[in-house]
Amino acid sequence: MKEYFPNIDIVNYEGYASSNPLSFKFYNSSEKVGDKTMAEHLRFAISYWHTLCGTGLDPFGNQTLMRPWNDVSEPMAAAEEKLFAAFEFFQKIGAEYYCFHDRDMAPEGKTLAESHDNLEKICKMALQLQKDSGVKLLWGTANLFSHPRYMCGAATNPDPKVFAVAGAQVKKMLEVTLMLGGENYVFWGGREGYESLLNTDMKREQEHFANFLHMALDYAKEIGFTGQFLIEPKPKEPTKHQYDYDVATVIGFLKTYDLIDQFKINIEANHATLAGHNFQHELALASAHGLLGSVDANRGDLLLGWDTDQFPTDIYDCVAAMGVILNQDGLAPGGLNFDAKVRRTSTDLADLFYAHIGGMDCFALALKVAHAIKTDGVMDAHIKNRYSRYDSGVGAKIENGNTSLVELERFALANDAPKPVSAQQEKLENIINQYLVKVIKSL
Ligand code: XUL
Ligand code: CO
Repeated sequence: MKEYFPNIDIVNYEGYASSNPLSFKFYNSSEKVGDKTMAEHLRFAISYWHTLCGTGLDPFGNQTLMRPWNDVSEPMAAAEEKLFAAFEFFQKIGAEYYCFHDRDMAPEGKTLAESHDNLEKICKMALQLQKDSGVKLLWGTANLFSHPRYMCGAATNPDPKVFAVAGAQVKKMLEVTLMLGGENYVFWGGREGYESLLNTDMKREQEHFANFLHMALDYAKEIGFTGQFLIEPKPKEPTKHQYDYDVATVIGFLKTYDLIDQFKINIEANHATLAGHNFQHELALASAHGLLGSVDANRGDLLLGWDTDQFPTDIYDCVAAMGVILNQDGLAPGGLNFDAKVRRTSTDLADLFYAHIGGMDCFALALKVAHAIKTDGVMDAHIKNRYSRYDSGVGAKIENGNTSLVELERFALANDAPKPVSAQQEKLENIINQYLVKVIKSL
């Protein structure tokens, strides 16, 4: 069988002192952290669109990333080559999962029927490769944003004919996700948003979008797809005002349109920062509402301000993320999907490996640090103590909704004025560094 990465072997764990750049320094899939292995905690997935389809195109320049599997002119033959390259990559990097959009996997045909056939053909091959390799599908999704028909949105398009094509695409992709045993199905808004209110009926568009999601839920039920449905918030890009701006907006939308019990949220680090939040805030908000379903693991560049989709290597960000994930006892059936791409100047095939190794190692180290902090309970104890005045007395009455402004006024008049209590942020920040060193010294 043709090898697409002939000079690269299976990537193994060699420990932090290894000088082999094609080895894991921290990620040791079978090592236990608490009661689960690293692989069970982290559930890494590879993004087909970046890793297999990325070309390095940017608004100013042509393709820089020349891949051997793209060197085929007939689109279906190219899709087959790409599929084989994909499974070789998944196995060599040791990821248990992958994610894809319909159009990453198989080309759009001249008609919708031909597109459906193309997808089905390649996905049948994918099913065989999944069986042979043990690699699984974390989630499927439909690309409802690249084709020109979607320039004014898919489910929020003013033309119902476009809405119908989008619906047909999602229908097919749900069938394919079911066939491949996908554990989740994702909706990222794509072009569901608008540029100008001069030409947009925002309320109708949002209602249409909600109806679209309800139809997807109905169809999933009809065909027996029981995977988790996820919405992925993003505040801008491609449209100026995206309807799924951030976690708070998505919670409001899901509640308004009676979708809150059927959906969870897929949080992408770079989308969080574009929304003016940080990764941890979005994770923690979703988790607090029982809605943190999965993660698109990447990072942005605060000096650039667009969706740079870089590999996550910021240890503080990852420690914060793993803290939230451990506090809700994991992400399953979700996972950590590297929605990340190598820079257009990283032109070697080996760069794809270095990039994923860096991301996997960073999350593995972060898992250990977050786990040690949680086990010792230092942070949890501080927060618990900070709110303990609500455990009894007037605090408990407020929390249980058993008091009134009249009673509170009586209480405030009868008691001394509240004294300031330090929030001790700096003391807590130091604990993160302390645990980082503690874990590193234990390696
Ligand atoms: C776009 C983005 C998408 C979704 C899937 O910014 O993150 O790749 O993850 O459609
Ligand atoms: Co994403």
